[in-house]
Amino acid sequence: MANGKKIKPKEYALPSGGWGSMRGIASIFSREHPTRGVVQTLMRQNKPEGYMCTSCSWGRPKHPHKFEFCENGAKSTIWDLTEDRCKPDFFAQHTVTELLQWQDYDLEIQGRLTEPMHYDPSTDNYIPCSWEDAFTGIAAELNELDPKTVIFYTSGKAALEAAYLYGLFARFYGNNNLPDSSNMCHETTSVSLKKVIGTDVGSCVMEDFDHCDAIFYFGQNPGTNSGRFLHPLQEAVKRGCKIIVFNPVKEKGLIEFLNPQDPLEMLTGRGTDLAHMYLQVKPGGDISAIMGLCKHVISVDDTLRKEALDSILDVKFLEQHCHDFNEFAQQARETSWSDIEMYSGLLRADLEAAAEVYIAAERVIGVYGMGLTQHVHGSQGVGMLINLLLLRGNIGRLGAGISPVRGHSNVQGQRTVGISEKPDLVPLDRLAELFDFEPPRDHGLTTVDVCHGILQNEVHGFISLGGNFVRAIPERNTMEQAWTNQSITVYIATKLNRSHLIHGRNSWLLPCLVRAEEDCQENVPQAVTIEDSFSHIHGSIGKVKPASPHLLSELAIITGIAKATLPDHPKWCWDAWTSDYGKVRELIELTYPDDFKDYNQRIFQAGGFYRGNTAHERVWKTSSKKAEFTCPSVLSALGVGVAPGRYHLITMRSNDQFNTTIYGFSDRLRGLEGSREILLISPEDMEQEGLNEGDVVSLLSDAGDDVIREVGGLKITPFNLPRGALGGYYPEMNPLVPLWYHDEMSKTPASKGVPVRIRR
Ligand SMILES: Nc1nc2c(c(=O)[nH]1)N[C@H]1C(S)=C(S)[C@@H](COP(=O)(O)OP(=O)(O)OC[C@H]3O[C@@H](n4cnc5c(=O)[nH]c(N)nc54)[C@H](O)[C@@H]3O)O[C@H]1N2
Ligand SMILES: Nc1nc2c(c(=O)[nH]1)N[C@H]1C(S)=C(S)[C@@H](COP(=O)(O)OP(=O)(O)OC[C@H]3O[C@@H](n4cnc5c(=O)[nH]c(N)nc54)[C@H](O)[C@@H]3O)O[C@H]1N2
Ligand SMILES: [Mo]
Repeated sequence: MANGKKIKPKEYALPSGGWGSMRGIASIFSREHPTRGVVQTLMRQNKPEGYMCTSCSWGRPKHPHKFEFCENGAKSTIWDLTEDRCKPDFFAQHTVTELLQWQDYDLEIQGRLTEPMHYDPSTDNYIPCSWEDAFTGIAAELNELDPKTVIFYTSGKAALEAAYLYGLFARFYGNNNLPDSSNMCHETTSVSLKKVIGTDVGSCVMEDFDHCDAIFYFGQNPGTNSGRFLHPLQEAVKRGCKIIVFNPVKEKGLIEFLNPQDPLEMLTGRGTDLAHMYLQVKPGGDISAIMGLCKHVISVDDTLRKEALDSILDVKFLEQHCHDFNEFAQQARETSWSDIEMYSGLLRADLEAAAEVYIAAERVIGVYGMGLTQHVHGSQGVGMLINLLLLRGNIGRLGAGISPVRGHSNVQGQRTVGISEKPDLVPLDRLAELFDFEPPRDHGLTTVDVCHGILQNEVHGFISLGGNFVRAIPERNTMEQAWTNQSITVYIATKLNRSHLIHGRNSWLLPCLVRAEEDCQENVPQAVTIEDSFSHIHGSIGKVKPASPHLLSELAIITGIAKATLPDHPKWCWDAWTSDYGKVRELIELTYPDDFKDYNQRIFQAGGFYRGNTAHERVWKTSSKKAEFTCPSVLSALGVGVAPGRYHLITMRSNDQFNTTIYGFSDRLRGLEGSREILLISPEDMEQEGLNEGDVVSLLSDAGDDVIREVGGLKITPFNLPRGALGGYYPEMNPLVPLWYHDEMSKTPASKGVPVRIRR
């Protein structure tokens, strides 16, 4: 009670989906001046032979709904297909220094980039140039540099064909410096799952959601980030499946869903309750919460065994398929409930009740997202979720498995076709043979390594295939200053963003087609392909007239730069590859024959074609050739401990953004409207701090390293959060994330447990 009044946390009263989502789409429709192609595109969205949305990477079903898009999928299509244009005259009117004062929203809202531009230091403007000049200018710069000092970054949108050639280009040029947005996202998954179950992606396929009896759901927000997932979740609940959610934030999308495609639900306004239990774990508390679940399962089993009754564990599976079960079971027995309660912030009784759901379920899926991966000990959290699933053989059979919900629409696929800084994940020998060259064998740089390299003046060139790297990385303020020491920056993009303004001595801004636009090469429309979260590959054809006659496809831009930069080579057929993307798919099939068999024949298979997954088949490509139980070394995933007066900040996404792209200022599903400069805090912590709603505060870094990091101007907003947890928006909060504060195994920045203090 501040000022004697009870503080009421903000919340959204309605279910997710429903009329609210229709209004969300309508509002962006009216703001964004979409082209006529939008409606036709939305009707083709995520359907066989249609257009694969560039929002999230949720699977595309074999039998799509009439409208196979969600609120945010529609927003992303409308955002791409706006009629607004950011033309050379815009750049002539505004210097780069002036644009640096603008907000993210104001930059992107200018519309689609229309012509290749080159930075002119004499006037501090981007000025138009020809593609020819851009390619030869970039090539000249690249050929001046030591290849090891140049970075080839990818955000996860470019399709498989472009991504494959981008990887080739980097390796022909001479490095494995191929970090992608995944380094800030699900790299924890790639590294941790690889270690414990021998695959770097999830084991589930879409069909598993039709058969599971329970879903244990950690730190992923489907209402905002993968809206089409709400349909299978709703259908699962209607079948009797129980969803147990672990999340510090009460996300509406996991509480109740009203299907906008169901007239009866729309009329009655009554949706489906999704979460059977919603456990508001503390940030970083998942390792101990899952330890609690495992402890209960093992203790029930111990009791049954003492009484010579049947085990509730999958004993056969544990014997045949698992390694180190006994060590883990012993650790679970020895971990005290008081520690589990303290680190998770949850009650023993609740964890035991959740564990009973696990025991009663024949088939269980573990789902997770950034809430698990973006922590200092995030990879141990992923390992814990695998431990839980292994106990009852919940992996590699129908209706069971692990399902990380990937981010960008083709982020998983890019890794599949060679976008990786880890040479051991790429068939370099095969590439050497196919393309007659000696590939670089040394490790490339991850996102965090790149940032260190920039700070130490060891990185001299940065090519960006999409994305907004400087905005998305940790420690942003320091990074922005060091960034401009580079010799060359090249940004392949659709809309203007802040990274483009933080440029090297030489900089190019190269505008590309979006996936929904027609991509004609030599008058033949080309299809591209992407891989979803379930390892299914889908063809996509854009049909909308391009935003400008000067645009090139991402693939054509890459081959343009590559051809200008590299010497002629009989096996490097840049022109032929550009004129027929089918030829690139043939190369991908030659490089990865097991995954991409009959690639060109299968791209339009309804529901996509499955490239397979070893863990799904219970084949374990791990060091022990078995699925690995792991004993966590910590009970909290946080890198800096909790103490009175200290807080951990969750950097979150609103319902009106796609990563650094801000569509607007409504976070409807959390009941937050109008501003992103806010700090979410529990009413109890507000009271303890003597804060009132609307007070303006700063957040200071509390990472214990004496570096001053600060974000100010934040309005105090009461919100239902566990004590000690704060919420603020990504990317605004990124200056507070220390560069060294990342997952111990994968170097994924720990954006969900950032140590901070509040200053008035
Ligand atoms: N509309 C839209 N769609 C998107 C994106 C977008 O920005 N907008 N981004 C795309 C990308 S690249 C990605 S990677 C995905 C991201 O999608 P998600 O994986 O859903 O990522 P976040 O929204 O960052 O965080 C997920 C949840 O983690 C919870 N959380 C925070 N800390 C913890 C914790 O310690 N434990 C647990 N259990 N939960 C925690 C947060 O409350 C939040 O609900 O979405 C993709 N789809
Ligand atoms: N604090 C904090 N930081 C985070 C996160 C977090 O949760 N908290 N999340 C992290 C995650 S999960 C991710 S994936 C990264 C995201 O990092 P990035 O992937 O680098 O960033 P995006 O915001 O997705 O990039 C948006 C830009 O991409 C360009 N673009 C859009 N569509 C296309 C296209 O089709 N082609 C091309 N070439 N360009 C296009 C546009 O210019 C747009 O401005 O951020 C990470 N950073
Ligand atoms: Mo992501």
